[in-house]
Amino acid sequence: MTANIQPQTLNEFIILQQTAFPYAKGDLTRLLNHIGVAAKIVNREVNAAGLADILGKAGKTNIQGEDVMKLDEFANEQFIRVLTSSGEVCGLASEENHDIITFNNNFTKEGKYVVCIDPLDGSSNIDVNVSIGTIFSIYRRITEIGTLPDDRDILQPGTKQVAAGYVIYGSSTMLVYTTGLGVTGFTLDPSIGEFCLSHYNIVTPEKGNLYSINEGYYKQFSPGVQKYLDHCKGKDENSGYSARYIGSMVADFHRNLLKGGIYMYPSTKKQEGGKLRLLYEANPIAFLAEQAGGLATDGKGNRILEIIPKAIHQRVPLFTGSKKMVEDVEGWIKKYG
Ligand code: AHM
Ligand code: MG
Repeated sequence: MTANIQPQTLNEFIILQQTAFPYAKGDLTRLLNHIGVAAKIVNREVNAAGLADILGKAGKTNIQGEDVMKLDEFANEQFIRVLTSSGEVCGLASEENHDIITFNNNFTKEGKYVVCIDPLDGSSNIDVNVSIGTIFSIYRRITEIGTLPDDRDILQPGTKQVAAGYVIYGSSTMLVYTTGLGVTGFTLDPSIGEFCLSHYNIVTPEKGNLYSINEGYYKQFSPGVQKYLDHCKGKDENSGYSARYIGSMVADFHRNLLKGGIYMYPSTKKQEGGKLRLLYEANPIAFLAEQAGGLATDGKGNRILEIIPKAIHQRVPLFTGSKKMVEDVEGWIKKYG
């Protein structure tokens, strides 16, 4: 009789990976596990969002007379709470907070890591039951252990990330992450409440058939981006790529990662520098893209991961996905601007 093979959980997988580094002390392992715990709490709330009419809408009081928090604020609070209590993290930068958050107690000051996070990305999709995500990025602190962290810890280039990933709250919930040893995906099994290994060593196709961009802004894009989009549509009725745009970067990126494609959020006439934030949106996605064999640039030949951040909420144009497609759009921008 053969024994039943249990699915490998996120915890088991991270511990196994840690044993590849004989001197690792397990801090990063614990930190990643804590992120998984916060993700499960947020997932529970995201799943209940469709019941808002019954349970009470955000910004109002529910039937028990309690204030109902907006989902993105709730997610932010959960991640901060879990990471504060983890002891591995001394500070955090979040899309939801203007300044860096420093965890001011003796326990957290010993934390070796800082985290940059977008607790709930895809804000326009939160209330309408469309996939949304959490994006995170982990750095080793620069300031001395035992002191309070500051902006220097947060303003590090993406090449310094020790881990990054996202959680996608979709038709199923997945956590996808990298520590620089390839990209691995876990799917939440609600029956046991665990993220189980489902996508080992994700490698994105070198070239794909999907392009993802908000084409409603076509007239606001530079001539090079416009020419590339014309090219994506093909020369005749027998050619062209497929357009896919959800408006939640995590979901758009995730689909293209698995199937092959390009995700773009360029500068527009109204928003020079684009919309996406370097620290907690572009950098973690870029780390994952490169680890899966893809690329991530600003469209002008600059690798996202090498950009030196100057401000916590700095924006950056982003072109990421299958290597050949990113190289292709770069060529059009170089030629036409
Ligand atoms: P958010 O952080 O306010 O949610 O904005 C980021 C999101 C991305 O997930 C998504 O790809 C993009 O904004 C969509 O923007 P737009 O509506 O301009 O296409
Ligand atoms: Mg966001």
